[in-house]
Amino acid sequence: MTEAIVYEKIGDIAVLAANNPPVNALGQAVRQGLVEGIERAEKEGAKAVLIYGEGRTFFAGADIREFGKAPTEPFLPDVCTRIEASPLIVVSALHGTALGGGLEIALGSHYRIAVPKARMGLPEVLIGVMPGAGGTQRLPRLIGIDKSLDVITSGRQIGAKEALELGILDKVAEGEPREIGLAYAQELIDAAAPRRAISEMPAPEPVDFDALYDAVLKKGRGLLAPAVAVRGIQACCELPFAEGMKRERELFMELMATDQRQGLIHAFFAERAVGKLPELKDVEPRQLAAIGVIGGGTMGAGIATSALLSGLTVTLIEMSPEAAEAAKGRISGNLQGALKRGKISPEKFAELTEKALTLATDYAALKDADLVIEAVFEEMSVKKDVFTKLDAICKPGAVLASNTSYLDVNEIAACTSRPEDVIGLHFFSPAHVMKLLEIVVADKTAADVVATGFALGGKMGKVSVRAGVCDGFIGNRILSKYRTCADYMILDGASPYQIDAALEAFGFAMGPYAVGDLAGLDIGWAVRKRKRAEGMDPRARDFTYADKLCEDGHFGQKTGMGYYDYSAGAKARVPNPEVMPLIEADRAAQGITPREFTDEEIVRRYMAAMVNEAARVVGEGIAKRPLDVDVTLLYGYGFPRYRGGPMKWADMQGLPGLLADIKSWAQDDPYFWEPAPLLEKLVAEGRSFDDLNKD
Ligand code: 3H9
Repeated sequence: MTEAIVYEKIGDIAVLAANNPPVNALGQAVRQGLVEGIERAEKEGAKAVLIYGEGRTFFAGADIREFGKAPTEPFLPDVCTRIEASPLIVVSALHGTALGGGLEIALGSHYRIAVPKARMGLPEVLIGVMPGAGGTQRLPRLIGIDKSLDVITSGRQIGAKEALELGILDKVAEGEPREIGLAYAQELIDAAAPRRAISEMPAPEPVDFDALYDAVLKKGRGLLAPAVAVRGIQACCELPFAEGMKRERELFMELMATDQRQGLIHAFFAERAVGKLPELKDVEPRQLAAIGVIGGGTMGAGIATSALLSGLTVTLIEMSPEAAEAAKGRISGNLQGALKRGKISPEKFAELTEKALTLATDYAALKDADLVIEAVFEEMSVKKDVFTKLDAICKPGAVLASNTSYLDVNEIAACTSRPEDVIGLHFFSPAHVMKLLEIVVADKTAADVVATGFALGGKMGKVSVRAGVCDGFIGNRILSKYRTCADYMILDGASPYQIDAALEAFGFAMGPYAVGDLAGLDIGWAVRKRKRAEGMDPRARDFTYADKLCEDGHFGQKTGMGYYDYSAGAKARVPNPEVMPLIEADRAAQGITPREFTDEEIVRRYMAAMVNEAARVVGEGIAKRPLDVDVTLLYGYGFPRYRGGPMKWADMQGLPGLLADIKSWAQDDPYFWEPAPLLEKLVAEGRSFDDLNKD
């Protein structure tokens, strides 16, 4: 008997307690232990078997760390089949999160009970695979095709109450899983309840699975796993159980071999690794109960909303009572959204807007704040003015944070007498929705201030990434490079519409020009003007079509016209007929003969520009690891999750080929396409970005 499953016999009941912290993942030892436990229970004459998890959860699924390695026996589907085949009554008692293979173990059991707070689901598609231990064969037999389709293709977690209504659970009871499980097993023995195998239940009648497959594939925007899972459900309906299990295994193994599976699992582990920084290991964050926000525009109001929802009290400073009132309106509007979605109750809404939020026009109101974030106009002199005032007012030890998206946080810190307390907290708009938070660490920022930034991000449910100081930090610096690459392709012959379409087909939620229209073209215009005023490198190419569009008053969606015409609504994107003539005029003025671009070349160049700059960002230590770049792009820039992030994508493409392309393009434009030293080094050493994640 392995220690991962602890066996005990209590009266007529054999108890198999999983003991594989932290989440009782179904690694080889656990699987082996379950099979041995069932065999021993049968030999020792038990009448029933109870399976439950010690610690925080029932099984959270197959051990994802084993994926990609050769599978080891006993395989999980066989374990579920063995459990189900037992002549004893098998009961699973669920708590925590019974996910994937965990729920499949429960479905292999004859009866299922859970505590009210238990959550369950089949989230395999979210990591690029599908249920592979009978989930697609047993669930439709239990709850029908429609409900199974929803559960399996969405991967969503279901609460115990809903699971009971759906028929996944037989009973919900308050208490510890062991106690409620033992009581239920005894109840079943006393009632001489029958052994009840789902595999022996009739399968639902087949439906038009080809149509379902197409619909799910379309909805997934390139994501394969949910559509392939439909084929598993089809097998349940069309084949005898044992053959359906074989088909499910084949489909599961097909998905296991995809790049999408690798990308999604990389994303899963990367987003858990970003917050784990060795330098913060034993560092306690500072107190964090009351925060201040300066500026109540879209960004400030979003930050305040997020803080309120995370249980912090907020004092928001605006320039005038009217502006403060407008800020309050924005925050209330945001919270109304949370109310409508059922995230907060009407009482909570009233408490947050009336008690937890204070509006003021005098900085003196910030004297007791533990942390203050400014979200004022993006200009150094304005920021310095704010920080000078904060330095004078805030209590010793208060964290002073800037939400700047590209300004030098060292320079901001230097205007205070306490640069060790100053940090950048770069939220993404709308701040109460977007999950990314860049934590920008300046030269003198104290470690416990960095830890406080991560603690704030944690409270707010953000994915926080550490970044160093440079123009644009991690995300905007890389964005600026790949956006420029797209702009250059337009000069050379591509159209904004072809570029958007090619990148949307690659998996981006929106192409760069549609994003520009959404964010406001005036933002990029201001940046270009600033860069020209600062003096652009003479080797950089320049163009005027984008400025002319703005000069004509076309700022994108907010003015109804940008690269696209939105007169028929935001979703009906029609190319703006003024755009191509402006581009053609630029090409003519620069003596450029436009050439054809294939969609493949567009993606390749765009991605290479992204990866090359990302390699510089890592090489310079602005991002500590390649995975920090991946998470930044995934959560802040609409990068397709199933590709894992740009660094993971580059590893899967092969770094030598990518470097060779960059070098070949550098022959025409050596300034833009200069290879990043880190990329050259990795290729020379035969290493990957992921190797750096493990260093
Ligand atoms: C599957 O089951 C396939 C089968 O159908 C067929 C097979 C043949 N494996 O997230 P947390 C680690 S596919 C290994 O921070 P939380 C995690 O990395 C699987 N490790 O905590 C972290 O490690 P560390 C289907 C896992 O409370 C630690 O546990 N199941 C696994 O915020 C704590 O995790 C899933 O997809 C795993 N399966 O959330 C469930 N799960 O401390 C995936 C977690 O070293 N997991 N770890 O950083 C989750 O959704 C969340 O982790 C969970 C807990 C909700 C369980």
